Amino acid sequence: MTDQVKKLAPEIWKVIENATRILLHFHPNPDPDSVGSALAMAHALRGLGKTVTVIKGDSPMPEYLSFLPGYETITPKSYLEIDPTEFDLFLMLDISQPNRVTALGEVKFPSTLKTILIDHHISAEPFAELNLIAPEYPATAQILYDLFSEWGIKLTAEISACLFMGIHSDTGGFKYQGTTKDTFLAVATLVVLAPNFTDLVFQMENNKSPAQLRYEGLALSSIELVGGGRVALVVLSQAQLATAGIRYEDIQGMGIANHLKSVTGWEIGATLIESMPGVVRASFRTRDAKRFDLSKIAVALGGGGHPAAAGAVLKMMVTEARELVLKNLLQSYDGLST
Ligand SMILES: [Mn+2]
Repeated sequence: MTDQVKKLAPEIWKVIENATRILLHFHPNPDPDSVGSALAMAHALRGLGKTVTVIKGDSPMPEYLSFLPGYETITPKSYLEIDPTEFDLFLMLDISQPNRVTALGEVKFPSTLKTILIDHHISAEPFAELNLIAPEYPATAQILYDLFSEWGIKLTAEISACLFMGIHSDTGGFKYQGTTKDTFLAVATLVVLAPNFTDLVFQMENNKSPAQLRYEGLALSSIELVGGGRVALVVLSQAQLATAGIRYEDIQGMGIANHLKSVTGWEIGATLIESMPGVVRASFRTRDAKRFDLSKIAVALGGGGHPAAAGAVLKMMVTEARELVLKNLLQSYDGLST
């Protein structure tokens, strides 16, 4: 546990203790760290007698995580579809910027709503009243594990399953750089309480649809090498996806960029996928985060993320997005040539 988490734990606890109606949400395109963290927090807070609402946020319900305990309690609304004055605390987890609350409109917090941010993204902005930003942690779920321990919250099977999935996912199954001995120590405790963890992982990793496999094929056959052969780039337009019978909602979070950087010499994997006309989702992954800190290019493009994994949403045509990303890649990093 870092000194910062230890120091802020009692301050956050004080705000939670005084709150009665607490709001939680998922970030757009929610990953298991977003969903697992919010559901784990919801279980913990309900155990304390709090009234908790978890909204799904901007994206459709994350059905691929429907096996997580508490999934059935999710309210299928975005932040713009609720009345925030009905809550006295908004606990924002695993998000780095207000546009991760909602990107569908302006984010306004009523003066009666206390706000707390708990996140592990290096690019996180402290936009809440109380901010715990801990980039030393590989997952928000692992920060929550430490907070729950500081708060004396008894871990249940439900909490443990949710935290486990968040940590497992954001560490790439305990193999990304941010994974530490503390990750394993936390997980050792969690799997005692959630002994079905291999079933959870199986359910998450083996539920692909035919469209997803077709998308993998399309993406892998569209690879072009740029930046002197060190950047593997996949650019797909709405028209290409439509021709192949692929809807964006079927393929979000597929992680093709991760796949690209698995080739020796392809230092950066980048995907630019047009999710709807004029909206391009850029995703970046690298084999060498020390040389290619991807949060740099993501921030330059108005997005965010981690040194090894980052992304941005570009509101422009896919051809313009390609030019902009190429320009920024060459500007951001030495050793890439045209
Ligand atoms: Mn996360």
